[in-house]
Amino acid sequence: MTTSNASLKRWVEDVARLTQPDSIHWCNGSDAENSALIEAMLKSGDLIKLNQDTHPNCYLHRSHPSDVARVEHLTYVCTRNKEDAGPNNHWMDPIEAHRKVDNLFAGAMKGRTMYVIPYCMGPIDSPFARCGVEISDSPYVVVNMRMMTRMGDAALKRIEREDKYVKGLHSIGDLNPDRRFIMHFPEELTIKSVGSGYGGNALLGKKCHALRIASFQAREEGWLAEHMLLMGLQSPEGKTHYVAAAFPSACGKTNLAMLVPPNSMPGWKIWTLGDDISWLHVDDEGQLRAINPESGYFGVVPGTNRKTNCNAYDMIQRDTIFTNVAVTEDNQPWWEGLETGKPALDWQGKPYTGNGPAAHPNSRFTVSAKQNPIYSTLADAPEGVPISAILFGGRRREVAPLVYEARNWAHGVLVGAGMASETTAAAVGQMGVVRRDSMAMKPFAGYNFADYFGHWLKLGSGKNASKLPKIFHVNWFRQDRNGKFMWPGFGENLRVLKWIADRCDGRAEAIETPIGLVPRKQDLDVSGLNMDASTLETLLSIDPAAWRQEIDAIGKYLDEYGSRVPSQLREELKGVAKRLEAS
Ligand code: GTP
Ligand code: SPV
Ligand code: MN
Repeated sequence: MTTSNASLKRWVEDVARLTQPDSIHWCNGSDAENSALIEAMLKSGDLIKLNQDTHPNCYLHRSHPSDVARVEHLTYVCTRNKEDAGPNNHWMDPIEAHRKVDNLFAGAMKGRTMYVIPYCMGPIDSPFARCGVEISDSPYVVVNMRMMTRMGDAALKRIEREDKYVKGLHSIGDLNPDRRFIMHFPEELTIKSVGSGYGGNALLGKKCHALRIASFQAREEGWLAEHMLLMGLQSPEGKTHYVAAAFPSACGKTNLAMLVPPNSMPGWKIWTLGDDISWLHVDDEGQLRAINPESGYFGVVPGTNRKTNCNAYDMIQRDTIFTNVAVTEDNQPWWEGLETGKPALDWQGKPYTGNGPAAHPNSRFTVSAKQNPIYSTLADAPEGVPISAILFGGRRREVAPLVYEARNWAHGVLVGAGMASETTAAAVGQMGVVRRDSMAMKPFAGYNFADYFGHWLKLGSGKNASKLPKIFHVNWFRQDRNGKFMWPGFGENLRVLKWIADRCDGRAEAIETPIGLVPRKQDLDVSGLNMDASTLETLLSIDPAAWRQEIDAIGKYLDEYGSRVPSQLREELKGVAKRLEAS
């Protein structure tokens, strides 16, 4: 197989000349192709068969122990001008970056098969979808991309027709972290990733294309590419609000997107559209709408069980690829937070000794969205769904209340820009350190954050954007003095979503505070939670001294971006500071 598209054909030939694979395989996305790849990986040891009686068509991949998460320190945005990448990104001159990685790609595929993977991000017939082609020497990448994107023949047809696509080149190289780079060339719609097989570094449709390259493109074209889940929230009366929520990596997107309503809230229904990425645009009526560019989930395994996330738990019992989980004596997948079984081998395949976690804290499942019992029928709608509310949220043991509402769009942009969260195992580095993570996009914005904030403000001030969603901030992760979570989280988060939906409908009360609108105690239904009044009070209270410090820190953070920061954002910040002084 090959292609009728001359530029694609030429690029594939150029890459083959550089990387020197033994053979070239054009992926069509068929079942037969997938089965053959899995068979080959079982033979090579890339995949291990899990217990097929309990977990039909489930496989385990053990990655190299030095290759288990995203590597932000090795991830670059290579724009011609350094300032366009901004202080939020590592930058390298594009000429130097190409030279550096092309050296590593030279001969990298010798003895291997080179896979050409055409894919579409978003419903195949959507004008808001965008295509790409990933060239990779990893069959693990192919089988993952098949679940995570619309991969194969249909995508190739669209690519040949449009003649515009993102070029992604990937090789696992020798997996030496010294020779690992994730390079983005947004001005050339090009990605080059070498030396890692881990999802976020190697499945180029996901973070590299759908966030870093797409956010850059979105700014030029007037839309948004965001690290947001996308869900429908249906009330017992049958009215559905669509909500998009940006939380940093491993901070609860998958869980919120698949929420199971608690028994105390009969009649509520949740529909998942996406669990990680949303592409948003303002339609002709001035309504913000969103599509999910992905078609599968690459989700955090630890903590997933019947009680926390029954939908996710059910869907990963079959047709799932597990990466870096432990296994039981009878070869079932096992991880921390699972209520049954015990680990025999840890994530590296060594006998488990009881020291530390048996599954890697960033172990992941890959599964098709079709297996989600609450997958929305509108996930394939070309025009996307109308957004009623945007949520920003972080993992903050203190300061940030359970929920508050921004005063208006511009204030909401400040709330997103000022977000902070504790770091997690999703990226290599220290865990639990509070850092600014604007709109949960710190690792993913493909251009200067100052310009990004300006783009958000502009999108909301356009005369066409007449039906903008309300913006909220949530925090499920407040801790008490003993380090215990004060809010039960998971299904119970619906209680907060209900208040948000009621605010959108103009039905719920709130009190003004210097940082925004907060529910009164009686506005939040906590019946049956066994929560004492003082805990609820703490969850909903604003500590002016702590917030003065917070606002100070946000000011200093914005200063790092210098004069490119929109003055409107600084005005919003001054507004909060002034209200805090007066309180
Ligand atoms: P990425 O895939 O990395 O972008 O992560 P994500 O935002 O989808 O995070 P996910 O939903 O997978 O949650 C990450 C971890 O947080 C898991 O271990 C969850 O069990 C835990 N978690 C999710 N929601 C809650 C919550 O409401 N409360 C508490 N305490 N923990 C939660
Ligand atoms: C994240 O880290 O935010 C993820 C996992 O969603 S990865 O795709 O690896 O980036
Ligand atoms: Mn993510």
